[in-house]
Amino acid sequence: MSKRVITIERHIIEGERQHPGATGNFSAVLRDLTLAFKVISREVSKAGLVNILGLAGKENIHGDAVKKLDVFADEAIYKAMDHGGHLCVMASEENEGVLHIPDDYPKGKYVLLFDPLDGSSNIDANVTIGTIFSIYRRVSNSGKGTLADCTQPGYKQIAAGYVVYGSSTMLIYTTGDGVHGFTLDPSIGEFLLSNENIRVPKRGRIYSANEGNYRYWIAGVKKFIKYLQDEDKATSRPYAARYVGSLVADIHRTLLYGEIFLYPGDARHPNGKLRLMYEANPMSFIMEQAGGVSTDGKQRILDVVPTSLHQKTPLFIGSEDNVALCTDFLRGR
Ligand code: FDP
Repeated sequence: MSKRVITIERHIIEGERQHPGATGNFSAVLRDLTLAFKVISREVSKAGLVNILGLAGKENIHGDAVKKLDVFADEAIYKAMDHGGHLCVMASEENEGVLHIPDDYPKGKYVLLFDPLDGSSNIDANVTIGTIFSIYRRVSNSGKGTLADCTQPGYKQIAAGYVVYGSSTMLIYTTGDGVHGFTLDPSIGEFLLSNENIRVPKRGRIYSANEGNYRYWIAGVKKFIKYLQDEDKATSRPYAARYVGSLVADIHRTLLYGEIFLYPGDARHPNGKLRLMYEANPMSFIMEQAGGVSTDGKQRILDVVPTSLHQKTPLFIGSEDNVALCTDFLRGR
């Protein structure tokens, strides 16, 4: 018998059936999101052709140059999600404040946070970029959602995922019941199940970090990386280094091959570069659901209580054994 073809639509519906009380609202949120991802994927793949690359002429709130595709992706997600009646508020890495649902549309019980186009400094080089999202249940009672809805700790996420716009477009997501991957078949415009129940290997032989920051790293991080570069047959060292500089691409490889990805704080940027709400939390939820580990060096990322929408955090994430070893070094091994 031929293999079953499972679209993301079907996967979502089958997941919903396992929760007898489900209203279908949450499934609708995921479905609406996939439409936005297909639109962004189409735009990313033709970006070079239609000459929409280049700076849009302004900076985002972090002082990064904003590319046109960032703006496009940001709007595509907002527009796909503003009218369904399932969300009460959104927040995007590209916007300083929370994004309210327009007055004309009903408000629902879910909250969406997203990084519309992660790794955007790689766009002009045709290197893999991505979109990251996470979904929470609202904590405010009714009406318009609030900042408090958007600044909940990561362990409260009810879903998280990312899309990789690479040699193919893939969507990886979790609703707290394992991690599943879908590949976009552009000929039929559907995400098809390609990687069911992804498990990150317990140990990998790769490390991923921007070593250009080496001199600013704290001693523990420096020692850890030097240790991985030393030769030792028994522990299969030296490890290989891989760093794309697009979080989505680096985490995707980490998830599939097993390794450690680290973006530590350093002397110039004590909290590193990555955003807790838009990058670290969703990736940590996914990594944990796949059997991996994620920490800021002191505590589990998902336990961090946010103090602001755009706060940054150090991130050490990946295979259980590799992250445990790194933590030993951070503690002064
Ligand atoms: P980018 O600035 O290109 O958008 O947080 C954004 C991010 O990329 C991540 O995707 C990536 O992991 C990281 O920054 C790369 O930062 P460095 O250039 O400092 O290595």
